[in-house]
Amino acid sequence: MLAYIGLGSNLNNPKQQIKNALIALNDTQDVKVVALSSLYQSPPIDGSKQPDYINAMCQVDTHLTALELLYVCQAIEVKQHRVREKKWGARTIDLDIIIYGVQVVASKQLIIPHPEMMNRAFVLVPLAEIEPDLKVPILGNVQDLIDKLDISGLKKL
Ligand code: PH2
Ligand code: MG
Ligand code: MG
Repeated sequence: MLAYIGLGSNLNNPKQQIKNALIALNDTQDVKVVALSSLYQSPPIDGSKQPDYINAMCQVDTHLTALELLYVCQAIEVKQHRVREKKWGARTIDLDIIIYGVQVVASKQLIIPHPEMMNRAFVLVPLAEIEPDLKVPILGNVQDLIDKLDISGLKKL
């Protein structure tokens, strides 16, 4: 199965945090990172006073289920000392499953496609960099979603 995982960090050397998370993902049995976007910088989406984020998108080829992949992501977050404080607070690393094949998931633990992805330039632009013709389940073409957004705050590094 091909899945897309968004990475984000705004604490403790964000670029290194993202690099470490990618290594950990790729070192996981039955998960291979097969494509990676550039890094992007943007202000926090809620406009609160915290450092800018570094974000990236990766494509993984995996035999894990969506839920198993979620647990892998959460374990990496724990390993990299993510402290869960408030929603949308600053974090060392955030790994979000954005898309999992053509599967649509709406459970208590996991919603796929990611419910906020259509509002987030730092998700859509790196996604389109990897797969410009991608058709997102339910939501449609990634480029059409980008066309509806203000992407001026997003800086490609
Ligand atoms: N993640 C959030 C909240 N705000 N802002 C940016 N720019 N990038 C993020 O990854 C981000 C955010 C919660 O997941
Ligand atoms: Mg997130
Ligand atoms: Mg998250």
